[in-house]
Order: sequence, then structure tokens, then C-alpha cells
Amino acid sequence: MTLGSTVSGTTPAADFDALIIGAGFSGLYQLYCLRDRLGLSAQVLEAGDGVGGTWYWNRYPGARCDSESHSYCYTFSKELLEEWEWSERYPEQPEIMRYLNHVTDRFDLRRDIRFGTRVTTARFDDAANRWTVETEAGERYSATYLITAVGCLSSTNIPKIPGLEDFKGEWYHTGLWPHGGVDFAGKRVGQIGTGSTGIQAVPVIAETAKHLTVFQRTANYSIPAHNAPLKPEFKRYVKENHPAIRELMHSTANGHPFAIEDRSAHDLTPEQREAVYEAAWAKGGLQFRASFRDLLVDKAANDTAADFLKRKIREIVKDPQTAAKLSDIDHPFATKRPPIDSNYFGTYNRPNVSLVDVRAAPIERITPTGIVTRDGASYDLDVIVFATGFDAMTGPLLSIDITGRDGQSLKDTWSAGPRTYLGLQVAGFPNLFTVTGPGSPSVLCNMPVAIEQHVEWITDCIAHLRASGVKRIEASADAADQWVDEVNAAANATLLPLANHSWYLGANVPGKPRVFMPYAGGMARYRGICNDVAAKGYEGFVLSR
Ligand code: NA7
Repeated sequence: MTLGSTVSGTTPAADFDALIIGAGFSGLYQLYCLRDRLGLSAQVLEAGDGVGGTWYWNRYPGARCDSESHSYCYTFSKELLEEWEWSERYPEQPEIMRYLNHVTDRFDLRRDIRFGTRVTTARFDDAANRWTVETEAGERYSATYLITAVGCLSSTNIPKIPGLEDFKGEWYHTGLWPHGGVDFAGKRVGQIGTGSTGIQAVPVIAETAKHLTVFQRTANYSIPAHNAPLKPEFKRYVKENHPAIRELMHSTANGHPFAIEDRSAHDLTPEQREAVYEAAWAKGGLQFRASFRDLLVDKAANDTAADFLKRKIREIVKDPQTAAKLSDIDHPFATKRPPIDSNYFGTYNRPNVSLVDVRAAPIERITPTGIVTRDGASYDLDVIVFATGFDAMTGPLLSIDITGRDGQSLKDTWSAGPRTYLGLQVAGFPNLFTVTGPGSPSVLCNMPVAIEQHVEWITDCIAHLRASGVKRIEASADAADQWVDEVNAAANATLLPLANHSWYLGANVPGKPRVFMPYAGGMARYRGICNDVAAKGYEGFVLSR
């Protein structure tokens, strides 16, 4: 690192080859690759006071990963794979934090991460061919390459409900949970939101709250996780088979360690299909979606899974009215991110839990003492939990004021929705790389698999640029236009757009352009496309010397 004055301004900028924003799964691995593999000077800037990214902030009750632990980890280091041992089928937030801290220390990454440093602006200087980044505290950094590793789900979505500022009790968003935890004992708690987060939080909050009222806008499917401690034989299997497990994850559309069955739901009789679903339900987890190859592309096939799952809800939940509200699901199965749970529906059988349908009677306002809905009903509360999700994918990028070539801002460039080439670069923003950016499989894939692929691609690309004396790489506008068409076509070939209120489409944030953001063509296919682009001399990118 050097103190330079390549860019005009009051504070001299600290200069690096590369700046990485974020110290989650992506930022940590990107630092390792650029510093230890390519020998570049690299600095990570991280808003939090520790590593972990999404997992640093999401400490809400029941926070747990929906990918199985043996697949929710880096695969780049054989030694790391052999020495780390997960304790449960699905890792809980504290265990993921222990893992990421272990990785940080094992690879001596901490010394190149600056914590408590929130990036506010990033500006490309055309003449100097460098990015300058400013932080909330007014520090300045500059680098040839800027890599955003800001996560897809890190900008919280707190709905603007009138009256929140007058609420006399406590309120929290699950994605900004207090580090010291929240004591619900003896309290009347209201939780807004029944996505993956809300479905994890309900059973745990209900254990100690005096009363929990859940405000549900959209009823949701959920599959039991059947989480449990891992058996010694499974741990042994993972250690002995990690190359094969990795190969399997790389061969599938979603990056999970199981294949999608190569059969149609229509190939079986109703009785046979029921047996398949019962077995998948008993096994639990996201693998349910892999029971048939056509669940996400054929509405009639999907209906068979949806009917099964709605029946399960009605079997579990004893009160018929509550069961009816919970199973009145308006979108095909898995067209919104399918949650997995630990006794979510069963929790509604507790006497201290009740469900309010805010689709029928929306929340009108928050009062000093609780929530009032449009039908005039009021709910007295001591605590409100917002499990209301995120301004996903574009939110974390647009929360930084990013200005590219010729003074164009990312906000303006994306005013009608995100436009990227491969989710990796934006036309007009040279030498800026977006790890798991919009237009890449990202959230439709087991995240560490998507992250490793992006980080490795970016690393190889930068190595190529340096070896061949290329000073600047930028996605061409044509290639980006074609890729946006490809992303739309991939989504439209599935049932995913039928969930017209999904955050995949940006529909959960008022005023956000409705564009299907992740690439739905599958991770394995996407990996092939990226490899091909690189093999053809970075086709679709403009390289200048
Ligand atoms: P999600 O999946 O976006 O869920 C948010 C929930 O909050 C969902 O049920 C929303 O209903 C509800 N919500 C949002 N705003 C409101 C208002 N104004 N009123 C009532 N209800 C509201 O976020 P999660 O945190 O659960 O999960 C995000 C991802 O994290 C997840 O998909 C995994 O990938 C991990 P809606 O469905 O929009 O009607």
C-alpha cells in the first residue's frame, strides 16, 4: 500500500492494486485469491466490526442456513475441507461465523481487512484509470480494480408503515439484529413477514414470548428441515468424498449436493407420486424440489407438489381457520425461494401463537402500543419483529454512489432495472467486478458455489489482464444487452415469474423496477458460458492496453 495523490481531493488516497468491498464469503475468498495467488496489494473494506457479511448481521432467533452444511463451505482448499467439521445438517448462524473466522485466521486475511468502514462512494477516474472510494468517515482509497463483494441480501427492507416512529416498544429487523440478542420472555411480540427468515424465527420466538402474533401477507410453502447433529459416519463420508461432492455440486443447476431426478411428475401414477413426495417430505430440505425435473417448468407438474404441501399444512395445523390461511398459497411451489423449517406450522398449535391475515386486512398503521389493521382490529405489542426481507441484489450496490466512465452513475444506468454482462460487469464501469451481481445465478444457487465460481473467474481475468498488459476491461454495451435478453429468456422458460410478488423480481420494494434479477438458466450452464467467454479472449468485453 502507498499513500498517493493520483486523484484530486483533500485527503490523499491509500493506493492498492485492488479494493474489495465486503468481508463475507465472497470478499474473504477474493482477498485470498488476489493477494496470495496473484501477489497483488489488496484491501477489503467492511462496514461491520467482524467478518461474515450476511451472517454477521443476521443474528435473529433461529437463523440457520438452508443449504446443507457439507455444501455450505469453500472447496478451494483440500486442507480446509479436511480440518473443518460441521456439527449439524444445517449450520446455525454462530457456527457459520466460527467457520468464517477460522478461514480468516487460517489464511491470515484479517490484516488486510479494514473493519467499521462503510463505503459511501466509488468513482472511476478516466485519466488515471483508477477507482477512488470514499468511506463514511471520509477516508479515501484508490485502486486499479474495484470488486464489490457486498452480498445479495444485505440491504434491509423496512416497510414504511405510518406511526413506527411513535411506537413505544422495541422493534428490530431480522437482518440488523442486536448482537446481545433480544429477550422475549413475558412479552407480546408481533412479527411481520413469513419468508424464509420469518419461518425460521416463529418457532424460536414462540418458545419464550408471552404471545406471538404473526402478520402474514403471502402464505408460503415450507418443507421440514429435519435438522439434526451429523452422525460420525456422515462426517467420515464427507471427508473421504469431498472431490466427488464438489463435482456433484458443480454439475447441477442449483449447486446443491444432490441431483435433480430425471423424471417427469407425469411419468408416475398419483399413488406413486404421493410416495415420492412422502419420502422427500420425510427426508426434508430443499431436495424436495428435485423430486421431478419439471416442477419448475410445468404448471401441472408443479400443482402436484403444491397440492401435497398444502395438504400437509392442513394436516399439521389443528385450528381449521388458521390452517386455511396458512395453506391459501397464491403462487406455484418454489417460484418464491422455498423456505425450510423446524416445526413452523406445528407452532401455530401453541396457545400463545396467532396468525393475522394482512392480505385480507393490510396493516394500516403502527400506534404507540401496537399495530392496527384496515378492518379496525388492533394488536397490543411490546416488540415488533420485521422479518420483511431485503432490497435484494441491486440494493447493496445502489446504496453506494458508484460513478463510472464519463460521469455516469450506476443509479441512472440501472433506473429501469439492472443491466450487466454475466452479472460480472456493467458497461460504462471499467475494471469494476460485481461478485454474484444481478444477472448471475447467485441466489438461485447454493451461494458458496456461485461465489467460488465468480471469484475464480475474476481472479483469472485479472491475471490475464496483467500478463497481457491490458489496462482496462469493460463489458460492451451490446454484450450486456444480449445478456439481459438471455436472463429474461431463462426466467421466462420457467414458472418463476408467476410469483409476481417475489423479491427475485424486485416486487417486494415499492417503486423498484420489476425485472427478474438472477440468471435462471442453471449454475452448471452458466459456468460453461463464463468459461467459454474467457477461452475466446473475453468475448463481449472490451480490453484496452
Ligand atoms: P422475504 O423472503 O422477502 O420475506 C419477507 C416477508 O415479509 C414476506 O412474507 C413478505 O410478504 C413480508 N412483508 C414485506 N413487507 C411487508 C409489509 N409491508 N407488510 C406485510 N408483510 C410484508 O425475506 P426473508 O428475509 O424471509 O428471506 C430472504 C432470503 O434470505 C431468503 O429468500 C433466503 O434466500 C435467505 P410478501 O411475500 O412480500 O407478500
